[in-house]
Amino acid sequence: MIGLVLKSTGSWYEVLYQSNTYLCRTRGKLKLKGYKTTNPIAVGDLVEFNIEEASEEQTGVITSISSRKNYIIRKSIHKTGHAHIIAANIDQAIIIATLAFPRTSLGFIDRFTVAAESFRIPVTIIFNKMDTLEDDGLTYADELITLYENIGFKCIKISAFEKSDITRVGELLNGKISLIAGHSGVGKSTIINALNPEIGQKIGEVSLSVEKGTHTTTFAQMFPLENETFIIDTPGIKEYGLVEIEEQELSDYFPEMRALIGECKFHNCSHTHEPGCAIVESLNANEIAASRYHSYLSMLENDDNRR
Ligand SMILES: Nc1nc2c(ncn2[C@@H]2O[C@H](COP(=O)(O)OP(=O)(O)OP(=O)(O)O)[C@@H](O)[C@H]2O)c(=O)[nH]1
Ligand SMILES: [Mg+2]
Ligand SMILES: [Zn+2]
Repeated sequence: MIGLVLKSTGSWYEVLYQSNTYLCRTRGKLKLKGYKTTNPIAVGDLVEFNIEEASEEQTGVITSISSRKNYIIRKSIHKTGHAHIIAANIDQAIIIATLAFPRTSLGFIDRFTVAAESFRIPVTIIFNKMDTLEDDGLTYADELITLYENIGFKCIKISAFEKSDITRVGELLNGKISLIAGHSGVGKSTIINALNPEIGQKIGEVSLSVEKGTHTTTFAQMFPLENETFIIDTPGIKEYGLVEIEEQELSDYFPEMRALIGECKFHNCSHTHEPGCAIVESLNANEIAASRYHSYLSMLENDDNRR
């Protein structure tokens, strides 16, 4: 039996098989690859499992993990030198961003898109809480949308409290497995509950004094919606630490830089100090956004954010 992992809480996994869920454990060591992860099995994994005999509660034992088509992985915040797989086998990633309460950092957006690009996972950026913005905020949101749309990312602006906006989100998700990510308090769980009120995820307050969420969602969980559609709610992320991305390949995951491949004078150009660098020329011509180049440099310099 091959089931889909909906939820993992330490040693137990909730596995979906033909519209039934089974609580499963693992037996022995299950490892796919050489790197150290805090979780060998992630939400979205397809696992082989056996139902335990004489179990009334529908429990099972996982015997193997199918190889993953992709995954979103980040540096573990709990264990140095380890990585944490947020989810596997996803069709698209959705970043929820807000300009205030809390303010989403462009560094977070850029790091997350780099991780997704490294697996060619399409990214949409949803600007939420539009109802809270005044003129300046609305103008800034439009500037960011132009910036990211020019690079090739789909962007939409919504308020999670607007029914028509939630319908647009539903259309974006239809028939796909989508991962929702963002800082704590941006409204990830609110959006998921609005899509299907039966889901009933816990919602947190945003502290008005420090403008930060309160980390209400504590583990990733996948929810089946209608029509072969799945959505994964995740805990809020403060800083996204990249893993498995080499210095040399980093610019490949910035689509606007990837477009200039082969145009630098030196083939091993790091796009920092070399003469004849096509990327620095584009930056000076305002064709590459300063914020994006700044993010590139910060990822390059901050080794810590790659390993
Ligand atoms: N004004 C406004 N508030 C919103 C909107 N969406 C969500 N909120 C509020 O933002 C707060 C945080 O929402 P959550 O859904 O718990 O945020 P989250 O992203 O799941 O946060 P974590 O689980 O901590 O990562 C709640 O008070 C929501 O009511 C919106 O579109 N407009
Ligand atoms: Mg939440
Ligand atoms: Zn260069």
